[in-house]
Amino acid sequence: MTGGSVAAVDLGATSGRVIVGHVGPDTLETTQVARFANDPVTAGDGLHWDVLSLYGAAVKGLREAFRSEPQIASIGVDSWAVDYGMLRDGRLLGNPFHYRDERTARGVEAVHARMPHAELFERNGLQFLPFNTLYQLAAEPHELLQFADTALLIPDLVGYWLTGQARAEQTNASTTGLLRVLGGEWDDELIAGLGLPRSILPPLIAPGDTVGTLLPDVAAALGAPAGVPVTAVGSHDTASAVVAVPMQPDAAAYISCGTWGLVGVEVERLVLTPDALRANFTNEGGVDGRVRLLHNVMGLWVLSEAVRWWERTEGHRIDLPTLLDSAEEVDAATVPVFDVNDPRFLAPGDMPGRIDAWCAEHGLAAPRTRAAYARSIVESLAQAFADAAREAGRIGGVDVRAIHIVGGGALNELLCQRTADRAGLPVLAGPVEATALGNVLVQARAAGLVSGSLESLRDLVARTHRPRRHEPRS
Ligand code: LFR
Repeated sequence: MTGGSVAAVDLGATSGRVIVGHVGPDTLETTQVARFANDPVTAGDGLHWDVLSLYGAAVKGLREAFRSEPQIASIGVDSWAVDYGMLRDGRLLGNPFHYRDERTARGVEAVHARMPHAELFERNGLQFLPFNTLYQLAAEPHELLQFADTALLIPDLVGYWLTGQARAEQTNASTTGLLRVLGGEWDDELIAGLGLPRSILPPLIAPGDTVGTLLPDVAAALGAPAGVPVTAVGSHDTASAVVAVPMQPDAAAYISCGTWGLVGVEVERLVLTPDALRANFTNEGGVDGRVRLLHNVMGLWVLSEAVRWWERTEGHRIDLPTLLDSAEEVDAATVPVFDVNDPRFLAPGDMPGRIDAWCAEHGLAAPRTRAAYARSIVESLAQAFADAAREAGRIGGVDVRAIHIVGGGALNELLCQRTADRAGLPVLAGPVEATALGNVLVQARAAGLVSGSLESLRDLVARTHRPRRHEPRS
Protein backbone atom coordinates (compact mmCIF):
# COMPACT_ATOMS: atom_id res chain seq x y z
CA MET A 1 0.00 0.00 0.00
CA THR A 2 1.28 3.50 -0.75
CA GLY A 3 0.67 6.20 1.82
CA GLY A 4 1.21 6.09 5.55
CA SER A 5 -0.28 6.76 8.95
CA VAL A 6 -0.88 9.68 11.29
CA ALA A 7 -2.50 9.91 14.73
CA ALA A 8 -5.38 12.26 15.53
CA VAL A 9 -6.36 13.31 19.05
CA ASP A 10 -9.94 14.60 18.92
CA LEU A 11 -11.35 15.98 22.17
CA GLY A 12 -15.10 16.53 22.15
CA ALA A 13 -17.30 18.04 24.83
CA THR A 14 -18.55 14.64 26.00
CA SER A 15 -15.79 12.25 24.89
CA GLY A 16 -12.33 12.17 23.43
CA ARG A 17 -10.69 9.71 21.08
CA VAL A 18 -7.38 8.83 19.52
CA ILE A 19 -7.52 7.64 15.95
CA VAL A 20 -4.92 6.27 13.62
CA GLY A 21 -5.55 7.38 10.06
CA HIS A 22 -4.15 5.45 7.10
CA VAL A 23 -3.94 7.75 4.12
CA GLY A 24 -2.86 7.44 0.51
CA PRO A 25 -4.05 8.79 -2.84
CA ASP A 26 -6.98 6.34 -2.82
CA THR A 27 -7.07 5.41 0.86
CA LEU A 28 -8.64 7.05 3.86
CA GLU A 29 -9.18 4.62 6.70
CA THR A 30 -9.38 5.21 10.40
CA THR A 31 -8.90 2.95 13.39
CA GLN A 32 -10.03 4.16 16.77
CA VAL A 33 -7.40 3.07 19.29
CA ALA A 34 -8.83 4.86 22.35
CA ARG A 35 -12.05 6.45 23.45
CA PHE A 36 -12.53 8.09 26.83
CA ALA A 37 -15.17 10.10 28.64
CA ASN A 38 -14.88 13.84 29.07
CA ASP A 39 -16.65 14.53 32.35
CA PRO A 40 -16.65 18.21 33.31
CA VAL A 41 -16.47 18.83 37.05
CA THR A 42 -18.31 21.39 39.15
CA ALA A 43 -16.00 22.36 41.98
CA GLY A 44 -15.55 25.47 44.06
CA ASP A 45 -15.83 28.40 41.72
CA GLY A 46 -17.65 26.77 38.83
CA LEU A 47 -17.75 24.28 35.98
CA HIS A 48 -14.34 23.07 34.79
CA TRP A 49 -12.73 20.73 32.31
CA ASP A 50 -10.59 18.02 33.88
CA VAL A 51 -7.84 18.77 31.39
CA LEU A 52 -5.10 16.67 33.01
CA SER A 53 -7.29 13.61 32.91
CA LEU A 54 -8.00 14.33 29.23
CA TYR A 55 -4.28 14.74 28.54
CA GLY A 56 -3.51 11.55 30.45
CA ALA A 57 -6.08 9.63 28.40
CA ALA A 58 -4.75 11.14 25.16
CA VAL A 59 -1.20 10.06 26.06
CA LYS A 60 -2.40 6.53 26.80
CA GLY A 61 -4.25 6.50 23.50
CA LEU A 62 -1.20 7.73 21.61
CA ARG A 63 0.88 5.02 23.24
CA GLU A 64 -1.60 2.49 21.91
CA ALA A 65 -1.44 4.21 18.52
CA PHE A 66 2.36 3.79 18.33
CA ARG A 67 2.08 0.21 19.58
CA SER A 68 -0.35 -0.67 16.81
CA GLU A 69 1.39 1.40 14.11
CA PRO A 70 5.05 2.23 14.85
CA GLN A 71 5.42 4.20 11.60
CA ILE A 72 3.11 7.08 12.58
CA ALA A 73 4.41 10.14 10.74
CA SER A 74 2.74 12.88 12.77
CA ILE A 75 0.30 13.73 15.56
CA GLY A 76 -2.50 16.34 15.36
CA VAL A 77 -4.82 17.63 18.08
CA ASP A 78 -8.25 19.24 17.84
CA SER A 79 -10.94 20.10 20.37
CA TRP A 80 -13.88 22.36 21.02
CA ALA A 81 -13.04 26.07 20.80
CA VAL A 82 -12.80 29.17 23.01
CA ASP A 83 -11.61 27.61 26.32
CA TYR A 84 -8.05 27.97 27.53
CA GLY A 85 -5.56 27.14 30.25
CA MET A 86 -3.28 29.76 31.78
CA LEU A 87 0.33 29.04 32.60
CA ARG A 88 3.24 30.61 34.38
CA ASP A 89 6.74 29.22 33.85
CA GLY A 90 5.09 26.16 32.31
CA ARG A 91 2.85 25.49 35.30
CA LEU A 92 -0.91 25.29 34.78
CA LEU A 93 -2.71 27.88 36.91
CA GLY A 94 -5.92 26.01 37.67
CA ASN A 95 -8.33 23.95 35.62
CA PRO A 96 -9.73 25.61 32.50
CA PHE A 97 -13.31 26.80 32.85
CA HIS A 98 -16.03 25.16 30.79
CA TYR A 99 -17.66 27.55 28.32
CA ARG A 100 -21.04 26.62 29.79
CA ASP A 101 -20.05 28.10 33.14
CA GLU A 102 -22.22 31.11 33.83
CA ARG A 103 -19.39 33.37 34.97
CA THR A 104 -19.04 34.70 31.42
CA ALA A 105 -22.01 37.06 31.91
CA ARG A 106 -19.68 39.37 33.89
CA GLY A 107 -17.22 39.43 31.04
CA VAL A 108 -19.90 40.24 28.47
CA GLU A 109 -20.95 43.26 30.48
CA ALA A 110 -17.38 44.46 30.94
CA VAL A 111 -16.50 44.07 27.24
CA HIS A 112 -19.69 45.60 25.86
CA ALA A 113 -19.30 48.57 28.18
CA ARG A 114 -16.12 49.32 26.24
CA MET A 115 -17.20 48.13 22.80
CA PRO A 116 -20.68 47.11 21.63
CA HIS A 117 -21.17 43.89 19.68
CA ALA A 118 -21.68 45.65 16.33
CA GLU A 119 -18.25 47.26 16.60
CA LEU A 120 -16.64 44.03 17.74
CA PHE A 121 -18.18 42.27 14.73
CA GLU A 122 -16.45 44.71 12.38
CA ARG A 123 -13.12 43.87 14.01
CA ASN A 124 -13.36 40.13 14.72
CA GLY A 125 -16.22 38.98 12.44
CA LEU A 126 -17.77 36.77 15.13
CA GLN A 127 -21.36 36.05 16.08
CA PHE A 128 -22.22 36.94 19.64
CA LEU A 129 -21.72 33.95 21.91
CA PRO A 130 -21.44 34.80 25.59
CA PHE A 131 -18.53 32.39 26.04
CA ASN A 132 -16.19 33.67 23.32
CA THR A 133 -12.68 33.80 24.81
CA LEU A 134 -12.58 37.58 25.05
CA TYR A 135 -15.56 37.57 27.43
CA GLN A 136 -14.03 34.76 29.48
CA LEU A 137 -10.71 36.58 29.80
CA ALA A 138 -12.55 39.75 30.77
CA ALA A 139 -14.19 37.77 33.61
CA GLU A 140 -10.82 36.60 35.01
CA PRO A 141 -9.40 38.27 38.13
CA HIS A 142 -6.98 41.03 37.18
CA GLU A 143 -4.24 39.51 39.38
CA LEU A 144 -4.45 36.18 37.56
CA LEU A 145 -4.11 37.86 34.16
CA GLN A 146 -1.06 39.73 35.43
CA PHE A 147 0.47 36.64 37.00
CA ALA A 148 0.07 34.34 33.97
CA ASP A 149 2.68 34.45 31.22
CA THR A 150 0.77 32.35 28.65
CA ALA A 151 -2.82 31.47 27.73
CA LEU A 152 -3.31 28.43 25.49
CA LEU A 153 -6.49 27.13 23.88
CA ILE A 154 -7.11 23.47 24.72
CA PRO A 155 -5.46 21.82 21.64
CA ASP A 156 -2.56 24.28 21.90
CA LEU A 157 -2.18 23.32 25.57
CA VAL A 158 -2.01 19.64 24.63
CA GLY A 159 0.46 20.52 21.86
CA TYR A 160 2.55 22.43 24.40
CA TRP A 161 2.68 19.48 26.78
CA LEU A 162 3.68 17.20 23.90
CA THR A 163 6.36 19.47 22.38
CA GLY A 164 7.23 22.27 24.82
CA GLN A 165 6.24 24.80 22.13
CA ALA A 166 3.54 27.39 22.92
CA ARG A 167 1.67 28.30 19.75
CA ALA A 168 -1.83 29.47 18.78
CA GLU A 169 -3.32 27.66 15.78
CA GLN A 170 -5.24 30.08 13.58
CA THR A 171 -8.63 28.41 13.11
CA ASN A 172 -9.14 28.04 16.83
CA ALA A 173 -7.60 31.44 17.59
CA SER A 174 -10.26 32.90 15.28
CA THR A 175 -12.89 31.90 17.87
CA THR A 176 -11.31 33.97 20.64
CA GLY A 177 -12.66 37.28 19.33
CA LEU A 178 -9.17 38.69 19.68
CA LEU A 179 -8.01 38.16 16.09
CA ARG A 180 -8.38 40.89 13.54
CA VAL A 181 -10.75 39.34 11.01
CA LEU A 182 -9.04 41.31 8.25
CA GLY A 183 -5.48 40.01 8.23
CA GLY A 184 -5.82 37.33 10.88
CA GLU A 185 -3.29 38.73 13.37
CA TRP A 186 -3.82 39.32 17.08
CA ASP A 187 -5.72 42.59 17.39
CA ASP A 188 -3.28 44.47 19.64
CA GLU A 189 -5.46 47.56 19.79
CA LEU A 190 -8.56 45.63 20.88
CA ILE A 191 -6.57 43.57 23.39
CA ALA A 192 -5.11 46.74 24.94
CA GLY A 193 -8.51 48.46 24.84
CA LEU A 194 -10.03 45.63 26.88
CA GLY A 195 -7.21 45.85 29.39
CA LEU A 196 -5.95 42.34 28.58
CA PRO A 197 -2.23 41.51 28.59
CA ARG A 198 -1.03 40.97 25.00
CA SER A 199 2.03 39.08 26.27
CA ILE A 200 0.02 35.96 27.23
CA LEU A 201 -0.99 35.28 23.61
CA PRO A 202 1.50 33.08 21.77
CA PRO A 203 2.66 33.31 18.14
CA LEU A 204 0.08 32.19 15.55
CA ILE A 205 0.60 29.22 13.25
CA ALA A 206 -1.46 27.83 10.37
CA PRO A 207 -2.89 24.33 9.82
CA GLY A 208 -0.14 22.26 8.24
CA ASP A 209 2.65 24.05 10.12
CA THR A 210 4.72 22.09 12.61
CA VAL A 211 4.05 22.86 16.28
CA GLY A 212 7.24 21.08 17.29
CA THR A 213 8.64 17.59 17.76
CA LEU A 214 7.82 15.38 20.72
CA LEU A 215 9.81 16.17 23.87
CA PRO A 216 12.21 13.26 24.57
CA ASP A 217 10.44 12.18 27.78
CA VAL A 218 7.05 12.40 26.04
CA ALA A 219 8.34 10.32 23.11
CA ALA A 220 9.56 7.74 25.62
CA ALA A 221 6.17 7.71 27.37
CA LEU A 222 4.43 7.18 24.02
CA GLY A 223 6.85 4.52 22.85
CA ALA A 224 7.43 6.78 19.83
CA PRO A 225 10.66 7.21 17.87
CA ALA A 226 12.54 10.49 18.34
CA GLY A 227 11.60 13.41 16.12
CA VAL A 228 7.90 12.72 15.50
CA PRO A 229 6.27 16.10 14.78
CA VAL A 230 3.05 17.47 16.18
CA THR A 231 1.38 19.10 13.19
CA ALA A 232 -1.09 21.95 13.54
CA VAL A 233 -4.44 20.87 12.06
CA GLY A 234 -7.69 22.78 11.97
CA SER A 235 -7.43 22.54 15.75
CA HIS A 236 -10.93 23.94 16.17
CA ASP A 237 -12.93 20.71 15.84
CA THR A 238 -15.47 22.41 13.58
CA ALA A 239 -12.70 23.56 11.22
CA SER A 240 -11.46 19.98 10.94
CA ALA A 241 -15.01 18.69 10.43
CA VAL A 242 -15.61 21.14 7.58
CA VAL A 243 -12.45 19.90 5.81
CA ALA A 244 -14.05 16.44 5.63
CA VAL A 245 -17.51 17.47 4.39
CA PRO A 246 -17.77 15.86 0.93
CA MET A 247 -19.49 18.94 -0.51
CA GLN A 248 -19.45 21.39 -3.37
CA PRO A 249 -19.00 24.61 -1.38
CA ASP A 250 -20.76 26.71 -4.05
CA ALA A 251 -23.94 24.60 -3.86
CA ALA A 252 -24.24 23.20 -0.36
CA ALA A 253 -24.58 24.02 3.30
CA TYR A 254 -23.11 21.87 6.05
CA ILE A 255 -24.15 21.03 9.57
CA SER A 256 -21.44 19.75 11.87
CA CYS A 257 -23.76 18.12 14.33
CA GLY A 258 -22.67 16.91 17.75
CA THR A 259 -23.15 18.72 21.02
CA TRP A 260 -23.62 21.79 18.81
CA GLY A 261 -25.12 22.08 15.36
CA LEU A 262 -22.76 24.33 13.45
CA VAL A 263 -24.72 25.35 10.39
CA GLY A 264 -23.10 27.24 7.56
CA VAL A 265 -21.46 27.54 4.21
CA GLU A 266 -17.82 27.79 3.22
CA VAL A 267 -16.89 30.95 1.38
CA GLU A 268 -13.68 32.48 0.05
CA ARG A 269 -14.37 35.98 1.37
CA LEU A 270 -15.39 37.45 4.69
CA VAL A 271 -19.04 38.40 5.03
CA LEU A 272 -19.21 41.40 7.35
CA THR A 273 -22.52 42.77 6.11
CA PRO A 274 -25.27 44.23 8.33
CA ASP A 275 -27.27 41.16 7.33
CA ALA A 276 -24.67 38.78 8.77
CA LEU A 277 -24.51 40.86 11.93
CA ARG A 278 -28.30 40.86 12.29
CA ALA A 279 -28.59 37.11 11.75
CA ASN A 280 -25.72 36.54 14.23
CA PHE A 281 -23.50 34.68 11.76
CA THR A 282 -19.81 34.18 12.36
CA ASN A 283 -16.75 34.34 10.12
CA GLU A 284 -14.56 31.66 11.65
CA GLY A 285 -11.18 30.84 10.16
CA GLY A 286 -11.09 27.70 8.04
CA VAL A 287 -8.26 25.56 6.74
CA ASP A 288 -6.47 27.00 3.67
CA GLY A 289 -7.75 30.49 4.43
CA ARG A 290 -11.38 29.60 3.76
CA VAL A 291 -14.10 31.30 5.78
CA ARG A 292 -16.58 29.26 7.81
CA LEU A 293 -19.67 31.45 7.65
CA LEU A 294 -21.85 29.74 10.21
CA HIS A 295 -24.24 30.00 13.09
CA ASN A 296 -24.16 27.99 16.33
CA VAL A 297 -27.43 26.09 16.78
CA MET A 298 -27.81 24.48 20.20
CA GLY A 299 -27.42 20.91 18.83
CA LEU A 300 -27.82 17.47 20.38
CA TRP A 301 -26.88 18.96 23.76
CA VAL A 302 -30.55 19.72 24.37
CA LEU A 303 -31.50 16.07 23.87
CA SER A 304 -28.58 14.54 25.74
CA GLU A 305 -28.98 16.96 28.64
CA ALA A 306 -32.71 16.14 28.83
CA VAL A 307 -31.78 12.45 28.97
CA ARG A 308 -29.20 13.15 31.70
CA TRP A 309 -31.87 15.06 33.64
CA TRP A 310 -34.35 12.18 33.48
CA GLU A 311 -31.63 9.70 34.43
CA ARG A 312 -30.63 11.82 37.41
CA THR A 313 -34.15 12.48 38.66
CA GLU A 314 -35.60 9.03 37.92
CA GLY A 315 -32.53 7.06 38.94
CA HIS A 316 -32.29 4.70 35.95
CA ARG A 317 -30.50 4.59 32.60
CA ILE A 318 -32.31 5.67 29.45
CA ASP A 319 -31.35 4.08 26.16
CA LEU A 320 -31.12 6.79 23.50
CA PRO A 321 -31.80 4.61 20.41
CA THR A 322 -34.93 3.21 22.12
CA LEU A 323 -36.05 6.73 23.02
CA LEU A 324 -35.55 7.87 19.42
CA ASP A 325 -37.52 4.87 18.13
CA SER A 326 -40.43 5.86 20.36
CA ALA A 327 -40.04 9.51 19.28
CA GLU A 328 -40.44 8.39 15.67
CA GLU A 329 -43.86 6.96 16.56
CA VAL A 330 -45.07 10.35 17.82
CA ASP A 331 -47.03 12.45 15.31
CA ALA A 332 -44.87 15.50 14.55
CA ALA A 333 -47.98 17.68 14.29
CA THR A 334 -48.76 17.08 17.97
CA VAL A 335 -45.51 18.40 19.47
CA PRO A 336 -44.40 22.00 19.94
CA VAL A 337 -41.55 23.47 17.91
CA PHE A 338 -39.58 25.64 20.32
CA ASP A 339 -36.61 27.93 19.86
CA VAL A 340 -33.61 25.71 20.63
CA ASN A 341 -31.38 28.79 20.43
CA ASP A 342 -33.01 30.43 23.42
CA PRO A 343 -30.13 31.12 25.86
CA ARG A 344 -31.99 29.29 28.64
CA PHE A 345 -30.90 26.00 27.00
CA LEU A 346 -27.16 26.76 27.19
CA ALA A 347 -26.30 25.79 30.77
CA PRO A 348 -26.59 22.26 32.18
CA GLY A 349 -29.84 21.52 34.02
CA ASP A 350 -33.53 20.75 33.72
CA MET A 351 -34.14 20.78 29.93
CA PRO A 352 -37.68 19.32 30.12
CA GLY A 353 -38.62 22.02 32.67
CA ARG A 354 -37.12 24.73 30.47
CA ILE A 355 -39.04 23.43 27.45
CA ASP A 356 -42.24 23.57 29.55
CA ALA A 357 -41.48 27.16 30.57
CA TRP A 358 -40.74 28.17 26.95
CA CYS A 359 -44.02 26.62 25.79
CA ALA A 360 -46.01 28.30 28.60
CA GLU A 361 -44.53 31.69 27.66
CA HIS A 362 -45.47 31.13 24.02
CA GLY A 363 -48.98 29.80 24.56
CA LEU A 364 -48.13 26.26 23.41
CA ALA A 365 -48.97 22.97 25.08
CA ALA A 366 -45.83 21.31 26.45
CA PRO A 367 -45.06 17.69 25.51
CA ARG A 368 -46.58 15.11 27.88
CA THR A 369 -44.45 12.00 27.47
CA ARG A 370 -40.74 11.39 27.23
CA ALA A 371 -41.14 10.28 23.61
CA ALA A 372 -43.03 13.50 22.86
CA TYR A 373 -40.25 15.60 24.45
CA ALA A 374 -37.68 13.78 22.34
CA ARG A 375 -39.78 14.32 19.20
CA SER A 376 -40.29 17.97 20.08
CA ILE A 377 -36.52 18.43 20.47
CA VAL A 378 -35.81 16.69 17.16
CA GLU A 379 -38.46 18.75 15.32
CA SER A 380 -37.16 21.97 16.88
CA LEU A 381 -33.56 21.16 15.97
CA ALA A 382 -34.58 20.22 12.42
CA GLN A 383 -36.43 23.54 12.03
CA ALA A 384 -33.49 25.54 13.43
CA PHE A 385 -31.11 23.64 11.10
CA ALA A 386 -33.30 24.27 8.07
CA ASP A 387 -33.67 27.97 8.89
CA ALA A 388 -29.95 28.46 9.52
CA ALA A 389 -28.99 26.60 6.32
CA ARG A 390 -31.31 28.85 4.30
CA GLU A 391 -29.94 31.96 6.03
CA ALA A 392 -26.34 30.82 5.48
CA GLY A 393 -26.98 30.49 1.76
CA ARG A 394 -28.71 33.86 1.53
CA ILE A 395 -26.09 35.73 3.56
CA GLY A 396 -23.12 33.99 1.96
CA GLY A 397 -24.46 34.14 -1.61
CA VAL A 398 -24.44 30.35 -1.99
CA ASP A 399 -27.19 28.58 -3.91
CA VAL A 400 -27.81 25.83 -1.36
CA ARG A 401 -29.13 22.74 -3.16
CA ALA A 402 -28.16 20.14 -0.57
CA ILE A 403 -27.35 20.01 3.12
CA HIS A 404 -24.55 17.82 4.45
CA ILE A 405 -24.81 16.61 8.02
CA VAL A 406 -21.56 15.30 9.49
CA GLY A 407 -20.59 14.25 13.02
CA GLY A 408 -22.53 12.16 15.52
CA GLY A 409 -25.81 13.75 14.41
CA ALA A 410 -25.45 11.98 11.06
CA LEU A 411 -26.34 8.77 12.94
CA ASN A 412 -29.68 10.24 13.99
CA GLU A 413 -31.79 9.26 10.97
CA LEU A 414 -34.94 10.92 12.28
CA LEU A 415 -33.13 14.24 12.69
CA CYS A 416 -31.56 13.98 9.23
CA GLN A 417 -34.91 13.13 7.58
CA ARG A 418 -36.81 15.87 9.39
CA THR A 419 -34.11 18.41 8.48
CA ALA A 420 -34.53 17.38 4.83
CA ASP A 421 -38.33 17.65 5.15
CA ARG A 422 -38.29 21.03 6.84
CA ALA A 423 -35.63 22.46 4.49
CA GLY A 424 -37.23 20.96 1.37
CA LEU A 425 -33.72 19.87 0.34
CA PRO A 426 -31.86 16.57 0.22
CA VAL A 427 -29.73 15.83 3.27
CA LEU A 428 -26.51 13.89 2.80
CA ALA A 429 -25.54 12.26 6.08
CA GLY A 430 -21.94 11.39 7.00
CA PRO A 431 -19.17 10.92 7.62
CA VAL A 432 -19.86 10.52 11.32
CA GLU A 433 -16.17 10.89 12.15
CA ALA A 434 -15.65 14.02 10.00
CA THR A 435 -13.64 15.87 12.66
CA ALA A 436 -11.09 13.09 13.02
CA LEU A 437 -10.93 12.70 9.22
CA GLY A 438 -10.27 16.42 8.75
CA ASN A 439 -7.56 16.27 11.41
CA VAL A 440 -6.00 13.23 9.69
CA LEU A 441 -6.20 14.75 6.19
CA VAL A 442 -4.47 18.01 7.05
CA GLN A 443 -1.65 16.10 8.75
CA ALA A 444 -1.41 13.64 5.88
CA ARG A 445 -1.07 16.49 3.40
CA ALA A 446 1.64 18.15 5.53
CA ALA A 447 3.47 14.81 5.70
CA GLY A 448 3.27 14.41 1.91
CA LEU A 449 0.99 11.36 1.98
CA VAL A 450 -1.57 13.18 -0.18
CA SER A 451 -1.45 16.48 -2.00
CA GLY A 452 -3.78 19.09 -3.37
CA SER A 453 -6.49 21.54 -2.44
CA LEU A 454 -9.38 21.08 -0.04
CA GLU A 455 -11.39 19.97 -3.07
CA SER A 456 -9.13 17.00 -3.68
CA LEU A 457 -9.15 16.10 0.02
CA ARG A 458 -12.96 16.19 -0.06
CA ASP A 459 -12.96 14.12 -3.19
CA LEU A 460 -11.00 11.46 -1.30
CA VAL A 461 -13.60 11.61 1.51
CA ALA A 462 -16.44 11.27 -1.01
CA ARG A 463 -14.78 8.24 -2.65
CA THR A 464 -14.12 6.47 0.64
CA HIS A 465 -17.09 7.49 2.81
CA ARG A 466 -20.33 7.53 0.83
CA PRO A 467 -23.01 9.66 2.52
CA ARG A 468 -26.55 8.36 3.19
CA ARG A 469 -29.14 10.33 1.26
CA HIS A 470 -32.45 11.60 2.70
CA GLU A 471 -34.86 13.03 0.12
CA PRO A 472 -37.28 15.67 1.42
CA ARG A 473 -40.87 14.51 1.92
CA SER A 474 -43.73 16.90 1.84
C1 LFR B 1 -18.17 22.43 18.70
C2 LFR B 1 -17.59 23.77 19.13
C3 LFR B 1 -18.23 24.94 18.43
C4 LFR B 1 -17.93 26.03 19.40
C5 LFR B 1 -18.28 25.33 20.68
C6 LFR B 1 -17.65 25.90 21.91
O1 LFR B 1 -17.58 21.38 19.38
O2 LFR B 1 -16.21 23.80 18.92
O3 LFR B 1 -17.74 25.17 17.13
O4 LFR B 1 -18.67 27.19 19.19
O5 LFR B 1 -17.86 24.00 20.49
O6 LFR B 1 -16.28 25.79 21.86
